Amino acid sequence: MRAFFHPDQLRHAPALELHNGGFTAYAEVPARADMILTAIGGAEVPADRGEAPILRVHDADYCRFLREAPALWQAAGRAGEAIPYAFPIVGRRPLRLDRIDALLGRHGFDATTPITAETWDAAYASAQTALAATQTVLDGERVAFALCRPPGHHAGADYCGGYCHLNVAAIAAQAARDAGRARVAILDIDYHHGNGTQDIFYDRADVFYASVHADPASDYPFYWGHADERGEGDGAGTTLNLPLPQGTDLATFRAAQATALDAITAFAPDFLVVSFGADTWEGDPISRFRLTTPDYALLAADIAAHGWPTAIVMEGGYAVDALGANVASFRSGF
Ligand code: OKP
Ligand code: ZN
Repeated sequence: MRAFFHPDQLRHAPALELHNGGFTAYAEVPARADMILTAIGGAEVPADRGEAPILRVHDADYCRFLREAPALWQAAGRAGEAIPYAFPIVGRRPLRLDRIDALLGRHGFDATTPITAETWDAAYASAQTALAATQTVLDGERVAFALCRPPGHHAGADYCGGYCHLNVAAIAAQAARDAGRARVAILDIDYHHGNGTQDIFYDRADVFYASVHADPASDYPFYWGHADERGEGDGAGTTLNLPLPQGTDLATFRAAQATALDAITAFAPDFLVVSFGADTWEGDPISRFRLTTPDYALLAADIAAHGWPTAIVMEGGYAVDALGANVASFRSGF
């Protein structure tokens, strides 16, 4: 399976994130990519397809913000990394959640995603990596792997959060649409719900979004990913959320993924994007599922059995020492 990665993706390296009431070391580290590259024996550098495919998903003002925020922050005299701390309250459902994380976060999205002077270039390269894998599949390969980092599925058309800046899965899906694939499905099997991907396609009938993830009543990103979110307008019924409890193991996860694959089968896609996170692994430091390394090969084989042309984009996975083996296992299942 061809794999893609651009060295500029290593340049985004914030020092700290706000976590459980204090600053801790940033979890989404460049070493994640190094471990995967070593495990899979390297990757091809993607071609530069420019900003146009990114602007098919993200607002131009938002992209300019990502580029300019670090300089504006510095010009205001701040020494540290640009981290938001005051937010407008827009468009949130009045969910009655009682977790303190949810009550705090209800007032914004979020304070865990610093923007540095290197962030735009790294996110841009991550998007180009997703586009290269997508083009490989459009050109006839059954499957290709995009070693995306920073990840993307929490980023919406005009917002960042959850270590994500540009939504690489959405950019890949839109590129497939723009290349003439009429019906595109996205299967998101990261531990966390991909709120940004859901938002981007929520009212569209041409892109199906299915996600298996930790129940947002107990886990980030709290305000999205509940089972009753099914899409709206033209997109009514083209969003499927399958939240699972902490402690979920292979049997439960595999059954939920089968439900997602059944729904995608009914949708009859001509292209699939998989948002793959290895933070469902039993030893992940910020997640609470119980998947083992060999489980990923089984989950991948279940997906591959459907035969859809598939671009895999990397999302989360924070147990750095195990990440290479987990990704290699998943790829082996195809
Ligand atoms: C990104 B991806 C705060 C914990 C939440 C953000 C998690 C982002 C996960 N105490 N931190 O979906 O793997
Ligand atoms: Zn995740």
